[in-house]
Amino acid sequence: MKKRIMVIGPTQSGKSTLINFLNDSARPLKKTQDVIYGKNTIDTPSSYIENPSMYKYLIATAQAASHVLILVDQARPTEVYPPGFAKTFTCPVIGVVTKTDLVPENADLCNQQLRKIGIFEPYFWISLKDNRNVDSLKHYLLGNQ
Ligand SMILES: Nc1nc2c(ncn2[C@@H]2O[C@H](COP(=O)(O)OP(=O)(O)OP(=O)(O)O)[C@@H](O)[C@H]2O)c(=O)[nH]1
Ligand SMILES: [Mg+2]
Repeated sequence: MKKRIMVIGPTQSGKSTLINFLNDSARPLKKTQDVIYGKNTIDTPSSYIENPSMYKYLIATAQAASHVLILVDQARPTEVYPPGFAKTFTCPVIGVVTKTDLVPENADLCNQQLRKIGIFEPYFWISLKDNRNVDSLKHYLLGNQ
C-alpha cells in the first residue's frame, strides 16, 4: 500500500492549500467535507478534529499515512487538539504552523500548542502566501521527486 501524508487541522487553517502545494495541484478551496486522497496526501475535514466523536475516523485513516501533519493556524490559533493527541498515531507526527505571514505575535501561542499536543521540535513555520519554508517541508516529506 502506498502511504500518504495526512493533514489534520481546524477550519480554514490552510490544509487544502498545503495539500495542493504537496501535490503540485490546484484543486478549488471549497470546504473539505470528506477524506480526500491525493497523489501524495490525505486531506481531512476539519470536523474530524473539532468533534471528539470523530477522532476514531482520523485514527483509522492514519493507517494509510506515512506522516501526520498537525496544523496550527497562526492567524487564528484556536485550541482544538486534546493534550497529548500526537501519541494517538504510530507514524511520525510533524507540527506545522500555517499562515506565518499573519499575526506574528501569535507565534509563542502556536509553539506552546504544538508542545501541549505532544509533538517534538523542530516545527515547520510556513506561509503559502509568501512561500516561507514550504520547499523545505516538501523536500523533508517527499525528497527529490
Ligand atoms: N495569508 C495566508 N492565507 C492562507 C495561507 N494558506 C492558506 N490561506 C488561505 O486560508 C483560507 C483557507 O485555506 P484552505 O486551504 O481552504 O483551509 P482548509 O484548512 O483546507 O479549510 P477547510 O477545508 O474549510 O477546513 C484560504 O482563503 C486560503 O487562501 C497562508 O499561508 N497565508
Ligand atoms: Mg480544506
